[in-house]
Amino acid sequence: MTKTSNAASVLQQAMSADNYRKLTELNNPALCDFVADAVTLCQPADVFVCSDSSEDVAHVRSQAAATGEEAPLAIQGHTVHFDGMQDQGRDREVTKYLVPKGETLSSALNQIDREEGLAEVRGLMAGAMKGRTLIVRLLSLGPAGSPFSVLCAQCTDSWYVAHSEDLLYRRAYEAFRSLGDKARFFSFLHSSGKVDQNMVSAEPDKKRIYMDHTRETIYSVNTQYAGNTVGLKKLALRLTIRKADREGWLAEHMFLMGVHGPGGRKTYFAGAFPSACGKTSTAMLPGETIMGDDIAYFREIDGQFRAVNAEAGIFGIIGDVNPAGDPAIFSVLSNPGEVIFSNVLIKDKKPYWPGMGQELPEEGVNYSGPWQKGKKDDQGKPIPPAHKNARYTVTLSAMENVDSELNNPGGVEVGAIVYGGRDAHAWIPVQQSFSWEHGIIAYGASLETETTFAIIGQEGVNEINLMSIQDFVSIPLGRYVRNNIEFAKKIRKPPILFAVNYFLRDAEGKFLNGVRDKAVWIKWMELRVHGDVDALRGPTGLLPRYEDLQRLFSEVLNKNYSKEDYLKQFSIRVPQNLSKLQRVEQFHRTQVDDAPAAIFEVLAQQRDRLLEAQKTYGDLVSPLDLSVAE
Ligand code: SPV
Ligand code: MN
Repeated sequence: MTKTSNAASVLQQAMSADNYRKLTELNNPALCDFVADAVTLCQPADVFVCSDSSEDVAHVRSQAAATGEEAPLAIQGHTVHFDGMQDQGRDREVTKYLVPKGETLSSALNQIDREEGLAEVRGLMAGAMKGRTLIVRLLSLGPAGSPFSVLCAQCTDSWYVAHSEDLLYRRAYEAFRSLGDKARFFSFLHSSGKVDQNMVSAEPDKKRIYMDHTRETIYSVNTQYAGNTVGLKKLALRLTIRKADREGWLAEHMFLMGVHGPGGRKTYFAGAFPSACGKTSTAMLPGETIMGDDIAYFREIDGQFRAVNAEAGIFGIIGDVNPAGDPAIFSVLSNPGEVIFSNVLIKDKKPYWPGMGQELPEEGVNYSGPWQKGKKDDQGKPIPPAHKNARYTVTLSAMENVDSELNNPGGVEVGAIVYGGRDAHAWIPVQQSFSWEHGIIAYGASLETETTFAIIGQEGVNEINLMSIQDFVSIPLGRYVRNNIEFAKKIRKPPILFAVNYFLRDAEGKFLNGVRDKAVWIKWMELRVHGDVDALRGPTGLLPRYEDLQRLFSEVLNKNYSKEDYLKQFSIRVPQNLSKLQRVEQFHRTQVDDAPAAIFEVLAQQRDRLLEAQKTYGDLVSPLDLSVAE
């Protein structure tokens, strides 16, 4: 008997005739093998194959509520999902690459011998779906049927995961059908594992996320948090980076947005910010249009730098989303339509979160179960009303500010890329790079942040997070940087690169910028892309002139921008920038395998410029002393 006919008999026994027909109609033996293997391993009671039909998708949605993985809220279409107390973020420790004997992966990656890891994770998944349904979803990263698209098959026993994927990705059952056995795809196998009476994964110590790049397959078990389970999100990104490396394109942890300039002009920006550094709120700036907030694919097409959003929805941090700061998203979160809230506080079927612009109830239900103000965890630490990493899941097409080109199969041409970190001391709020290479190295590959709540572990620790993608880079880091440097060589007019920092503080620790100031920085960057305003040449990049910012603050925020504020924000702090450079250089020397020589050259030039400026002006270089760049 061939492997395929083996699969056929396994599948026939495991599912109804209708589901069997839906699967086999796709005419893809590799897909049948993947599902048959999942069935044999996890032993589900039933299999549901979700086609692109609205009936099938409605079934997924209603099962998410029927099983209790999601609970309906007062507003029509809204539900809440809770993850376990120890399952509130991506888990780096238990996320590993499976490495075959004789192969080496970058030393920066968390890894395990392939055989050993497979035995471990498959052992944890054996029989894991007993009594539950295995759901099969066929989806596309990037618009289906475009040069950018990457097909994916997800097997999961979580209706919440399957439902989230419907909001976050494009359906591709039909795309699979039209390609038949030529459809190549990534495979994701997920099980929530043992669950408690609230349908929450009950064995967090057995959580594993193991990546078998040799088969483009990822296993995830004993977890439900979307960043660990929704295959097409961060699990796929690790596989896509390898695929892009082989095929000569780039897969990036970036937002995409349309920035609206003078005379109806629209310029597309991509942006890389580590978690909780202002990425989504930048992509969602009032007056601009959003194309994506998390993952972008870049390809050279006819000499142009073109991009799509790999996703079609948002899994965004809900903390501090309020009508004043984020009107577009707040409106979606308060009106009928499909929204999954996760790990917020619920009281009388209404979701609450800190910073929503309303008083929070003193009791309700949250990720810890019944909650009241003052409740403490096992370690005696107070449990907040909503977890800091509480999120909302919505489809982008529900947003009034969605960009018209979201599903354009040819993507959009990118005019600018922005790198944003969390830096209390060194970087000014906005600056432009001297060149592509300078921007990639001195901004992108120098992104520094403090660890935040989006990753399990200690908060507030300084770390370099190159291009904000380090957690996902599945090739040597140096090779990844080199790919970025090289990519622009194929492009006639590469994007202009910028660095921003929304977190600069004064000596007393006070933030020097308001949360809305980024609306001004983005307009300034848009003008720079088109050469509409001059800039000042500083040691670390090109700076805005006071006059231009003063005009933009008045136009965009109706605010008077004082010269005093400008000087506080845009004076270059030389010692702080030098010590940052040192940390960055040390990182590249010790952590980056195969680092291109250009990294050290560009950083050395940056140091020379800073030392030169220090000789002339001292530790603080006033922008008023700088001259206009050629
Ligand atoms: C991030 O942390 O970068 C996110 C959320 O976008 S997660 O899905 O957890 O990756
Ligand atoms: Mn992300």
